Amino acid sequence: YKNPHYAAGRTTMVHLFEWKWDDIAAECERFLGPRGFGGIQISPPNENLIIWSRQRPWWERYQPISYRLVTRSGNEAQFTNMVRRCNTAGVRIYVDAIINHMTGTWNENTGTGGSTANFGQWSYPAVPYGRNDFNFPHCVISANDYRCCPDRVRNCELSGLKDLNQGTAYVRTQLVNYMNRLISLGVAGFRIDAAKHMWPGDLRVIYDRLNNLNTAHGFPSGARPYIYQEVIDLGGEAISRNEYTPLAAVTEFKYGMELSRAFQRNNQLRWLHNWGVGWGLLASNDALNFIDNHDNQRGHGAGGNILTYKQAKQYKGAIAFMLAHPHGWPQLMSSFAFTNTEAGPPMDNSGNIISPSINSDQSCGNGWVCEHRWRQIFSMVAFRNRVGNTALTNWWDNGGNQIAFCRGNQGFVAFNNEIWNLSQTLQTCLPAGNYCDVISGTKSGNNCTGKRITVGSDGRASIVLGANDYDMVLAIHAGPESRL
Ligand code: LM2
Ligand code: CA
Repeated sequence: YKNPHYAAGRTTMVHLFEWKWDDIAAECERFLGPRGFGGIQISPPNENLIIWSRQRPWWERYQPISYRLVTRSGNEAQFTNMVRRCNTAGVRIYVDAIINHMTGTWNENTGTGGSTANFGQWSYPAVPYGRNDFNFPHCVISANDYRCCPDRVRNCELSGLKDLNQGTAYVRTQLVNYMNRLISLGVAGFRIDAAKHMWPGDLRVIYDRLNNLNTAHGFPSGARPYIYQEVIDLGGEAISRNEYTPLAAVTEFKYGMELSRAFQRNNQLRWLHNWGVGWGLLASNDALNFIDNHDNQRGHGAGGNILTYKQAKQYKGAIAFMLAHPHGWPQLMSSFAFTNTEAGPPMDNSGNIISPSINSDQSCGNGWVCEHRWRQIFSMVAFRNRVGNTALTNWWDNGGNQIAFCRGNQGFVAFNNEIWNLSQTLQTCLPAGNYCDVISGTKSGNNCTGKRITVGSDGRASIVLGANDYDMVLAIHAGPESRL
């Protein structure tokens, strides 16, 4: 369950938060496929409770009312079409699977597909679920439970959300049927929402009953779904992520927390020389790494002080480090702009999501940030694809916040997070020749729209990163996007 089954040469997925299926299909064909992205985490595709009383917040999608594939992102036909078109474009789809719970208790009780529920009776007829399918006696998780009481974290309600009992054969079968239906439609795997709130033994049974990936969508025969379990473990809790790594991959929340600290200059970049398990991170193959996710970018979930698109220069620095560094499987965030942390995606008065528009410079409009379309970010996806599994070598630092390193003889990257300039002759490990920096610009014919770097026969090059440059990163590699 730890292999994302990306198409050959791809390495990186992006969370297209709250995007519509038709827009994702188009994005696979016009941008993500051609640019070498490996996959997409989509928002939950199953029917959720409509919450008009809170102006349709983004988090209504974390309140399932059935497993019908009807949401603000689209219906089952649109979902099916998206998965097929993205797989054809070489881009895999990973589903955010909400299997710990159903809805909370609200006055409204209609779902995005028209299903209803009777919360007081724990009744969800569109599944159907009833009282016996939920944990009993009823209880709600309190802050202290995370320190004392694993059983309460697993068997009580998270934020008042009706807590399914994955220990019963019936509930397991509903969840397995839902996930297998998605596998048959061609998805490559799942994010397991709130995995900490479910028993590892129950999850193992569920995972083992999942079908192999659909060979009609280009997966090798016998391929298991990629599973990354959302477990927030920053230490000090009764439940450890080590209970989940024997099952499948785990979200690495320490990754973005520590890199956010460093790139905000609350720690020196030079300490990153042993970034990886030396920092207490998960083993590389167990780790789904990211800087921000949909929760911590708005102060929900773990952390606080996580870099986001709002601190763009530091954020692009941290993202570039993640994509240049060999540890783990990286995931990018692609956001809609927000100030109110509850607000849902751009929508019209009827609650329909407004599609991102694409500007002439390839950036997005209509309220969508589309970090994945920022040159500094998509160029580093190509960098990572190019350097592959090569080793990190030739670490250099200035004893503070200037660092550089090579990836085999395929890539070189430098960072300047000081308030003074970096100007050094450094070992790049690349073959002699001319290269375009893929951060400050792109290659255009035989020229660079940004910085041009000349690597000598000894592999060394003069590297300049001004403190006031637009970006704090410089990256060159042996691929066609960079080599002249
Ligand atoms: C997750 N991971 O474990 C998601 O990443 C996270 O976004 C989800 O919380 C959470 N688990 C449940 O799937 C979000 C949001 C919560 C929100 C829930 C449910 O962060 O604030 O809770 O979704 O929509 C909301 C209200 C809360 C209320 C609850 C139940 O904010 O006040 O609790 O609904 O109605 C009474
Ligand atoms: Ca639970």
